[in-house]
Amino acid sequence: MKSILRGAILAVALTGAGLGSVIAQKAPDNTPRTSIALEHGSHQLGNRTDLMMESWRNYGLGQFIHWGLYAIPGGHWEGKYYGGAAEWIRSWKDMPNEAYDKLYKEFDPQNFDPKAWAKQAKSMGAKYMIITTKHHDGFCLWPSEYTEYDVTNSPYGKDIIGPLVEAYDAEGIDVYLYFSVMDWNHPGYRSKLETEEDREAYESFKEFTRNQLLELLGLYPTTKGLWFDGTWDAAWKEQAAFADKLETEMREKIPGLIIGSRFRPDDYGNRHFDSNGDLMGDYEQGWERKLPETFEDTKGNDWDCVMTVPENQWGYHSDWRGHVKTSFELIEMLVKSVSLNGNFVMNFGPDGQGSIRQEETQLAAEIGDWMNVNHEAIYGCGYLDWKKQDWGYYTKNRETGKIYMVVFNMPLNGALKVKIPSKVSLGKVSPLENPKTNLEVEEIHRDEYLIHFENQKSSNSPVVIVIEPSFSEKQEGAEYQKAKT
Ligand code: FHN
Repeated sequence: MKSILRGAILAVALTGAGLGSVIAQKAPDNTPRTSIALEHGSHQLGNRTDLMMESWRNYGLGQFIHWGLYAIPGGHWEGKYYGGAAEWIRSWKDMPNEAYDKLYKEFDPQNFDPKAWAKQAKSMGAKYMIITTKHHDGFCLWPSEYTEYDVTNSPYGKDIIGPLVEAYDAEGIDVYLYFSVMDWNHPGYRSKLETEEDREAYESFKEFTRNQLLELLGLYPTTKGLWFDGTWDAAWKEQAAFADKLETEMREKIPGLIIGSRFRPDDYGNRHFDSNGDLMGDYEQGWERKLPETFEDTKGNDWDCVMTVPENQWGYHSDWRGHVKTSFELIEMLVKSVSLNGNFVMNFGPDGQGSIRQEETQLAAEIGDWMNVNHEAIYGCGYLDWKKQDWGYYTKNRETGKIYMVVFNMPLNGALKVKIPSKVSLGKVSPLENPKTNLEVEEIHRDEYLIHFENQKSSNSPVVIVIEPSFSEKQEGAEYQKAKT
């Protein structure tokens, strides 16, 4: 699949003028391929297999926290409602920039309780947390040596990130730092570089960005990775060499550090995937607020999906309008992600005082209740190449080989169809909640079965059935003949 895509991208790329020389390389499966020579493209073909990345792959569920000055207006300014994402309110014509830029003088979240946040995340079942150290507005939630625009100059006056890292570390939840390269506060920041003056100013911005990133990793050495954002500007897309060098420096600072595909552009300004179609970074970060449909869509890469609870609100908005996802929908997205080898990260937007809103607390509790019973189908699990059925999703534990059927649409007759590859037998089949019960399995066709769930107690929440497959030769059963047509 990867090579088909590579071929297609290469064909498109080669028709463009002025691209680099073409060289022959070998793909991971040792088949020769032709590529454009890139100095700053992907540095690794295939997924990382080290222990830190293995842990990342096995998280299943994460928590995203968007918190910053935008939580103070909460999507309103002078009584007017802002319909965009709350953290973008500064860019709204009805809110003057100067008014936004003074909000730090009001940042004093007296309800901020990092231990309570971490405990809530733990009981929801999150294995990792991503916190906005600095969003596009440029306000830093840590004491930064390189700007005045940080927590220490707010009435709150002290570090937010350090206590959060400590609290989440204490709960055994890995911490990742979100960092927006785009920075509306820095005088050197430009979205495009049109003049010599722009270029000079941008050099100071690059230095500032480097300093801040190395500072963060120095201050919080238990950080497991960086989650980048705001890297789509034309100015940043020209920074392949700078970003590549900085990525190396960051990786040297914390060995094993995990960085997704949103950080650096390649030599031609391509992001996420380089000009040869190869993933840049340790996992694909392109599934924001959407999910792949099939395993082929993921190209076999590691990936995460970050998801808002309403349609598109990351930071705190006091007035959520439109559809708000239920825990059932979020659990389905989580299971679907895991079934396609991805992690699912649910967003939280605490308010200006540091309280997590009631709706998110409720959802966290409901997801936690489900995870409490069913986490075995999530942690350490990933894709299984059996034909997907309408009842839900399969996940498979990478170590034990156990297979989980997570059922979201229970058929009215309680009979679940399973089509399996030949040479596999279903083995023991039981409800996760009730492992001593053996469910009746009926063979209905060659390699096709019904698992009868009709005598089990009905439940409103997604049910998990465990299959412990065996790979011995199957007993020959009934003769099945193909229809002659
Ligand atoms: O513009 C941001 C947005 O505010 C939010 O932070 C999301 C989270 O993935 N990222 C950007 C849009 O891609």
